[in-house]
Amino acid sequence: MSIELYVFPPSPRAFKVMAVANHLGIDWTLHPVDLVKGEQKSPEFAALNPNMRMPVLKDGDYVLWESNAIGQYLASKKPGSGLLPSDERARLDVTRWQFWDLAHWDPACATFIFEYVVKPVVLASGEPDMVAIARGTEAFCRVADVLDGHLKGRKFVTGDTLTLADFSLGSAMTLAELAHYPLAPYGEIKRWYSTVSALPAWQKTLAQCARPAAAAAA
Ligand SMILES: N[C@@H](CCC(=O)N[C@@H](CS)C(=O)NCC(=O)O)C(=O)O
Repeated sequence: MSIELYVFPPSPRAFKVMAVANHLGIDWTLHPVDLVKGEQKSPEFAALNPNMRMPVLKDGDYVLWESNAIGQYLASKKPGSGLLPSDERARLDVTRWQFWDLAHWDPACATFIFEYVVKPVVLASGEPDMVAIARGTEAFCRVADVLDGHLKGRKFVTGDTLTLADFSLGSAMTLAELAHYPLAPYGEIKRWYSTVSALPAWQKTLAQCARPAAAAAA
């Protein structure tokens, strides 16, 4: 039986789990959850995730929510892929950046996604709030300074090899251009993302999410 992914493809958190599954060559089925129509609030979906948020993975009777946990579950199906190393310190380096994603990077990107994409494009509910953008720019630069500095001398987030950390942090970059992230000073982030976005699975997932391939060049 194939793994089922309940996702709203325009979201970077959906992209994250779809791209990991695609990269690993895992057979999976898409169950669209239209957040604009409020499908995440249906009793059927709330029974899968009481948070009423996607993404959710279902593998037979097993249900898992939280995008980074889903990535780990998928990687555990293909231990030879190296996406989640078995060596303890190497694995903790990956999970450390996944925690950092949820605590710092994802919220910093989310401000720009909300103001420049969700509000004007998805909800058609008005123009970006420039006070929120100014505050968001300060928060974004604080975390982007950390990631950019860390990437110096590293091909991928944790070193020479691709891991879940690249999928976790790279997924928000799929909206970098559309959401106007203030990336101009961050050459290392741009260099790293151009490598990650060139992965065949990345390009395939961009197409599945109806995202322009040009987003790769953010
Ligand atoms: N930390 C969660 C965040 C999930 C999340 O916030 N999903 C949003 C969309 S990106 C959602 O489903 N929102 C629905 C709502 O707020 O009603 C994860 O990474 O899976």
